[in-house]
Amino acid sequence: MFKLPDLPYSLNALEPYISKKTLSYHYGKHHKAYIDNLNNLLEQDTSSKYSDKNIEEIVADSEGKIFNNAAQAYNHTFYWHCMKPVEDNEKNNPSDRLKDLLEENFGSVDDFIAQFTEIAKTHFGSGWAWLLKKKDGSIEIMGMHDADTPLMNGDTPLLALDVWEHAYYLDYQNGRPDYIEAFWKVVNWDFVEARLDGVQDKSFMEQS
Ligand code: MN3
Repeated sequence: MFKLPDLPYSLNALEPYISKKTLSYHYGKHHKAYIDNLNNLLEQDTSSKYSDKNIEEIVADSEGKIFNNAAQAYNHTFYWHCMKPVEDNEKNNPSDRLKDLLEENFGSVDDFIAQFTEIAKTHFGSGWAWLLKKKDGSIEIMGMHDADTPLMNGDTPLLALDVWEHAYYLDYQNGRPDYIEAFWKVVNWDFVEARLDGVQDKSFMEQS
């Protein structure tokens, strides 16, 4: 059984960019539902092939409903960590190491933000914009549909932006570009950098 991981900040910590109301629904209802569904599906799964697997292993090795719910459970936890409270994020700049990497791959930090924004903005329908590190070490921005996640391909996710409508409708209605602009105000560059080394919070998806 997986439990809904704690949010890494309070429900109102991202205001005014992402409201307490949005987080209450997005975390408290949508994310919780993916975890509950996953637990129910695993309980009903008689193959018990997943019984001693962690969430990343399940995502990499499943399909259909189990994949959809496991991947969404993982993706949402990842996405919460990609943001940090407004009050802790005054500088809001990537470290030199991350800055160098973004310059090397995309021209400049601003060019990276522009390219990532464009992919997120133009992604058709529900899904995610990702920055990821491929198995060969290269860095790439990718739009992915529905629950799809870099873990499927054995790649390392570095940054995620949820572009499902439920992520922004309460705050911005159909204004996805406004939501994306707001995301950059609270983006957690430190988390992105830690992910370059594969570092991940141990509480990411606890089993009980
Ligand atoms: Mn979502």
